[in-house]
Formats: sequence, C-alpha cells, structure tokens
Amino acid sequence: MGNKKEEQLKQHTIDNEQQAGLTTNQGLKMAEDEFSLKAGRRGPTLIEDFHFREKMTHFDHERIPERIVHARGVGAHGEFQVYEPLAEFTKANFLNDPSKTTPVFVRFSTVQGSRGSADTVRDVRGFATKFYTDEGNYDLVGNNIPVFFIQDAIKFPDLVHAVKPEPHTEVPQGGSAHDTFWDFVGQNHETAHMVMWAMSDRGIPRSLRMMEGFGVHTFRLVNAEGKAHFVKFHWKPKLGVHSQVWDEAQKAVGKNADFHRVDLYEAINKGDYPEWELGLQLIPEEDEFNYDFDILDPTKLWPEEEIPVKLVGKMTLNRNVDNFFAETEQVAFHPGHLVPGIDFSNDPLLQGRLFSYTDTQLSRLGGPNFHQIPINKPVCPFHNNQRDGMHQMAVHKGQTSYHKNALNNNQPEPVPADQGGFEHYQEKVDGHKIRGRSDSFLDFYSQAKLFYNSMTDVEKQHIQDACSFELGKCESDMVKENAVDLLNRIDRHLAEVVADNLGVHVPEENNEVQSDKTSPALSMANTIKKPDTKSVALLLAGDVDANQVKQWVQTLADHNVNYSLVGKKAYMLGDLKVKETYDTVDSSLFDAAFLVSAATTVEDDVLEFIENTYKHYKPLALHVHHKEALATCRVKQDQPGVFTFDEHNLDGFNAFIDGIATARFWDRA
Ligand code: HDE
Repeated sequence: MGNKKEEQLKQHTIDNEQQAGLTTNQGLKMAEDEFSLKAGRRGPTLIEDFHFREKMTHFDHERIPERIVHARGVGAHGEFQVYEPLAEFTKANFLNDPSKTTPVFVRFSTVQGSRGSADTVRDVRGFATKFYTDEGNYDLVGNNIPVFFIQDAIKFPDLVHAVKPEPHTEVPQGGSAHDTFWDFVGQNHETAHMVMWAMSDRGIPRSLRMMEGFGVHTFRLVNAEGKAHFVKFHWKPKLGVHSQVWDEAQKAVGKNADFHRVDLYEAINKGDYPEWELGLQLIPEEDEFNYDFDILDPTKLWPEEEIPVKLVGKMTLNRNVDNFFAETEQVAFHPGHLVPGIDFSNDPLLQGRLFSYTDTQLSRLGGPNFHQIPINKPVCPFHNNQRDGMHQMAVHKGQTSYHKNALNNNQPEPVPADQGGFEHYQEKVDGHKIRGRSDSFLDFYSQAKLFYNSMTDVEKQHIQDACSFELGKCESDMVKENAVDLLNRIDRHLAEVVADNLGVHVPEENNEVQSDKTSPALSMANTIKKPDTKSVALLLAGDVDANQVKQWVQTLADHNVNYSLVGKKAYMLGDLKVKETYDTVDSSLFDAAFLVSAATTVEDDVLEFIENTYKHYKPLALHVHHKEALATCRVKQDQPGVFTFDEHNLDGFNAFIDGIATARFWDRA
C-alpha cells in the first residue's frame, strides 16, 4: 500500500536531477546565468535585467521568521499502526483499524535556542507528531518531559522571555543557565517539578531516537457511544531512554553542533528506523477526583504504577525529508488539529495553546493558507467556504462561497456526527467568571519530590551538578538564594549541596512536604539496554592489520553496532575507509571506544580520546599489548566497563559488546 503522504508530496516535488534547462519563474529559458546585463563589459548594470531582479528578489526573501520557541528542529516521515481496535475508548478511525498504516511527520526540537543553535544543549525537547489520517490531520504536539513549567497559558510569554537569551546581550544561546530564567523559577514555584526534570539527565538526551515523548496535557478520548475517558499520551522508544553526561554534551556542542540531527538522518538513511510505541494512560470520567493531584494541572504526571501505560500501537520513522525548508521548516503543528474521538480537557495551559499555534503561523508562514503547503495538507479531501488570502493555491470553482445557500444545493454542507462529522464533547460547564487558579493546583512540591526521590544516587548527583552549574552561571546572589529556597522545599540535601557549591546561604529546613514516595518508572536506570545502533570509535595508530580490523568491524556490524575508523589522517586501510581523524571527531560523539592500535606507545590525541571515554563512564576495549603504555594514564584498567582482550582470547571483546548495551558504568571509581 503506497504512503498517501509520500504520493501527495511527490506531486509537488521539483527534482533537479530530472529537470533540464534553466528557466525564469515564468518558464522563460535563459541563455546566461552568470553575468548581469550591463551597458558594456565595464559598464553599469541595467534595470531591465528582469532575470537578475527576479533571482535577487527571491533570494532577498528566502528566510521566514523562525519559531518563537522550538526554532531548532529536525523532522522525518514515517507511519503509525494501531495494534488492536480501541473502540472501547475512541471512535478515531486511525486508532481502530490495525490493518491501516497512517502516514506521520515528526519534528523534534530544542526549545530555547535559535535555528542555528547547537543540538546537545541542556533543554526540553519538542516531540511533535502529525498524523495524516483519513479523517483529517491529528497533531500530538508534545515534549520529552511529561509536565510543564507553568499552569496557565497567560504566563507563557513571561516564561519564554525569561528563558530566552537576555534582551540586553542576547546571551546565552541554547541554554537556561542564566539569571532571568532562574529568577523566573525562584518567583514562580509552580516550575519546581519541571525544573527537576530539566536538570536531570532527561535534559541532555543521547539521541532523539532514545527519548520518550509525552502529550503533557490531559486530553479526552470519546467512543462512538459518547462515553469519555481522560487520557495522557506517551511515546516509548524501542531503543530505551538514554542520555549523555553533561561534560560530554558540552564537548559535543563544539565538535559537532548538529550531533542529534545528523544522528537521526544517518540512522534513517542506513535503515535503522527508529520506533516508538504509543502508550495511553486512561482515567474514566467518573474517576476524575480520585487522585491526590488535579488531573487538569499540567505540572503533574500520572504515576505509571497507579495508572498503567497501555501500549496501543507503533510509530516508525523511515524516510528523511527531501528538502529541509519545504518540510521541516514549513510544517505547522497545532494541538487543536483533532479528529472525531479525541477531544480536549479544561487544562488552562492547553486551552491557551489552542489560540497560539494558528496565530503564530500567520506571521511565520505569511497568511491564512498555510494548510495548503504540501507538508501541511491533509491526505483526505477538504473543502469549505473559506476563500482567497495570501498565497491561495486552490482554484475554487463555482458561484457560491457561503452557507447556507440554495444556488449550490447548500454545499459544502456540515456532516452529521454519525457520518463522521466532528462534534465537541458536551461537557457541562458552570462557574463564575474569574481570573484565578483552583486550590487543587497549589501543591507545587510533592511531585517534584516524587521525581527526585525516584532517582538513583547517580541520577541525584547529576541533578545536584546541573543545578550547581546553571546557578553558578548566574550573576545575582539573590537569584541563587531564591532558587536554593525552592530546592529546599523539594529536598533538603539537594539544597544543601547546591548552596555549598554556590557559596550562598542555606535557608532553614522546610518540611512542608514530607514523603519518601517513589515512582520507579521515572528513573532511567531500568530502561531498555541494547547495543543496536550505538556507535564505536576504532582508534588506529601504527601498522594495524587490515584483515584483523575487518573481522572486528564485522563482529560489531553483526550486533548492529555502528563504527567509525579514526586515524591520524584519512587513508584506506585495505578496502576499509578511515574517514575520521583526531581532528574531526572526539570521544563525545561516540558511545564507546576500541583501541586497535598496533603502536606500543599511545600518542596524546589517542590518550585524550580514551581518557574522555573513560571519564564519561563509557565502555572501552583495549588490546592487552597496551597494558604497559596505559599504565600511568587516568584509565584504570581494572575498573568496570574496561575490557581487555587479545586475538586468542576473545571473551573480553564479547563482553565489550555487552558493555555497549550497558552504555554507562557509573560504579567506575
Ligand atoms: Fe508550544 N508553541 N506552547 N508547547 N510547542 C510552539 O508554535 C505555546 C507548550 C511545543 O516542531 C509555537 O508553531 C503556548 C507545551 C512543540 O513545529 C507557539 C504554550 C508543550 C512546539 C507555541 C505552549 C509545547 C511548540 C511556536 C503555553 C508540550 C514545536 C511556533 C500555553 C506539550 C512544534 C509554533 C514544531 C511550538 C505556543 C506550551 C510543545 C508559539 C502559548 C505545554 C513541540 O505557538
């Protein structure tokens, strides 16, 4: 079965490899494209040079405004398939037919930085999915963190102004380690829970392919009988959830600012299609008030141990874009793009988003017809009485463009709900018009504490380090103390450690929330661990045996592990290409290193590579003949995750493959 979206995009594709001859935009063949029209070879350029003017005018307008948030992103196409019909919960067609593949487009993003910022910064990641269903486009516009900083959409401009580069310096780019962000945090304690997530390893993912996704808000699923369930959406990556370590992420920014987008592009190109399972947490409408949190509060998650995640389908990303601008830059998501069977809740953050997304596209994409841009176009027919406007692509034929009409038999006519027309869920609403927040939204610390309590000691240490780093970059002691005051309400030890690192005063112990409740699902320690698609650097020096190297790389490939050969300079080793050098890459770009050098001494750049691999707790494979040469370096060969082997005893090498799956050896001294 052809992918409907792919077919549709093909109709709009202009393939430069298939086109012969250069023309103007009016289709005029041009005989010259290198020299503007002049009065004499050394004379002035003539205004009648329409080709020059057309080319230059178009160039002058090539850029469109970047997204206010989530400007830096990367997208890919794929498909979604549901496992079993979900008729009990929803009438959405694409969630009821296991034989149906629904085309999808996903855009991952960072939030804070501009379009040209680096990939591996500490930040929340956007995870937005457009399902091109037969009933219209459905957008699940989520993040890799299940909660949000604020509870009411009216505070979003404030949050974003605080986290974005500061207005007087436009610093920092791509991060939250600065005064205004932490000032906002200190003054708005509803941020507590999300701050814990952002400072945890979730803020520095190893790969976009290894992140969870969350719809964040509570939505509604509605079945054909009109019965509703509250729902939270999850994406669970088949490769597990993995992160970088902070020092490594910072180094990767310098060595390859495009680390994540390249990782995704290469995986898809190679056929290592990333997959996620769609998960649902469901609460029947009548159980809305059975929990110790308000299900409308977007700073709260639903603990998976209390409300299990039901895995209902799978998404596979299997096709890179043909053109970044046309697809990834022009895609327009909107949480209000719904299909029958899915509806909103009254979450005040979600309600505000329902205004913002269409509004922002008007300035970003230049008018109200952005739904006609190929990447945004539904794969099912769409027609109504909306007309004209900037960049209108359709030729609307006929006399009438209003409802009701008799001249065109009242077409296009609303479709009744039992024939697939969308009908809003008829929730009873009754209340006074007020600006205010429900008292049930006022517990800011319990789930922040739940998250912190659920971390392993290593994960807690990383949160302490991240808070110390971020606040250490702030200038104002008042900002630091206010932030420590917030941490003090989450965990006393966390506040003490951070205050000590910052050299600021620790407030009195605050026992407002006392709980040792944990949710094991929140820790990344027990995630799926496999060697697949991880990458190993094979470090070469001296006269290495090409056949032997070929065997090693074959073994790695047999385990679906990627590898790069890294040498002093680029060369051919037998028929293997040594493309990377110690200048082009460093250890931050790999999951493991393998010293295959035949040299008896280890040069400084190789040493730095393996010392950093070791420092970042990653697996390291060493041939026994390097034992002596490495005796005095910072790599302790008896430590976990350091595998020594020789050609006669391959156990060490096989253990190394298992080590690649383990990924990090935190108990290394
Ligand atoms: Fe967004 N958000 N957001 N957001 N958001 C945008 O829309 C907004 C929020 C998210 O790859 C903008 O097209 C408001 C939560 C993603 O194209 C803008 C509020 C979540 C993306 C906007 C939020 C998100 C955006 C900027 C508070 C997770 C990138 C450009 C009420 C559930 C989508 C654009 C892509 C983008 C508004 C909060 C996710 C300005 C007002 C919560 C993944 O419209």
